[in-house]
Amino acid sequence: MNKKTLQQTDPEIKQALMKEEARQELGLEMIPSENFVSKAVMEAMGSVMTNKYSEGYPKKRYYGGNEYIDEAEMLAVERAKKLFNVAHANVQPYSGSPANAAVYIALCKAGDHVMGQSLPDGGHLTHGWKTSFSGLFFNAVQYHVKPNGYIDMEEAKKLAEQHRPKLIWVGASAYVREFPFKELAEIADSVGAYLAADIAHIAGLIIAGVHPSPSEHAHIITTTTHKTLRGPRGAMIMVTEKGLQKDPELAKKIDSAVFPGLQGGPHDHTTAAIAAALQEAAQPEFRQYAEQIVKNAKALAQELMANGLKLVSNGTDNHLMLVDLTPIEKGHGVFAQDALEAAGITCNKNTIPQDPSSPFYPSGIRLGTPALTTRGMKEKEMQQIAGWIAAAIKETEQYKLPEDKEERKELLAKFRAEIKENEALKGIRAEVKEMCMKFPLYKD
Ligand code: DSN
Repeated sequence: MNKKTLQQTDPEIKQALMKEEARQELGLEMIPSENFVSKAVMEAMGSVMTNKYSEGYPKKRYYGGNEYIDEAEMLAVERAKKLFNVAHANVQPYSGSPANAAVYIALCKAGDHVMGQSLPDGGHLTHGWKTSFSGLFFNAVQYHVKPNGYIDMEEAKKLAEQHRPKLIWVGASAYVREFPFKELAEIADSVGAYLAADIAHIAGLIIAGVHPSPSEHAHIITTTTHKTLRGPRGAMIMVTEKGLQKDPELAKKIDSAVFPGLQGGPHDHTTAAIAAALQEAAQPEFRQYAEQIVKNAKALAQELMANGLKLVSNGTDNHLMLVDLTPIEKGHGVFAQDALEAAGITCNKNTIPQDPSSPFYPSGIRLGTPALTTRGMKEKEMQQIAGWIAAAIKETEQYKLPEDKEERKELLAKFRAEIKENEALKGIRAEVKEMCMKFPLYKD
């Protein structure tokens, strides 16, 4: 047995890990789908459970030696059921996209009609976007958001009546308002469709009661476990009481779709870490944490607008916001993302509703507060951060994205070289670092 440390066996990878740790420690992580797990969750994740094979489900495994794996999985399942108020939970999906793929396997045949929120309007790839399996193998229709940023319910109703989809998705990756679970359930019920709520982004907010729960309205709920829920990278599929009333076999269909339908052996170390994260999420401190995420997001949104930036829907109800950069120019997201990164602020370029540019060069950036809130930052820090974001974006205003591909490549290379030397961005970087050191992550 090799008992050497990573430093001894592979100093290059060890270096990469250490540099990534320093990057996380000394920068502001504002990608709304990212978070920092506790040391306890990390301990479960980096554990001996990574060594095991356990195809099947607790007490019904194909291989021996699963007594303690069963213990961990059963704890994860029971905790998920209680926290999300659902009848059944499957904690084995490897991540969000496979979880959603399993829902299609359980409910649909290739070619069936399905419906979800359009990707450029904030929806997820797996909700029927044309380049994903969900749009390639199913007849997907997409609803959109209105210019005010809210889901166009009239369009959703019309499309559902016209196409009578088997499955309707509610949930998104870049939607700043509360999801209309009840209204979409009425539409789904009226056409006999299953309603699946993908709560990946807002799972932690739902537990804390700062976003309504879909458990009374949807038949199925899917979620990743690593966003506001603050667990390891993984996912869950849950079946509600309403789902079992529609189809008493639904839980069995979901389990069979995950295994053997889609996956092989579950990632037991992840399952253990999901259980640990759910235990943390059941504590009163987690409620305070999730409440603070939303308070921080509202404060940040307010201050960004006070600094002259335009936000999609003029604000947020949840943990994220979208800055609309079209007042500078269409397709400007890439400049803002890179300038912010140079300033020590990590975010992602993102489409805005009715984006006049393309998903490769979208016109917005997406910002979120879950990771900053985990560090203990509050409204006061959000004010300061909003000022830095506005100032960093100002540094990009002189750059305009050329239409021609070659010219674009040249301009982006020039821009990237110049922002490295930009004194204003260097100044913000130093201040960001100072703030981060006051809110340590894994360092004591
Ligand atoms: N990639 C995730 C996000 O960033 O929102 C969605 O799957």
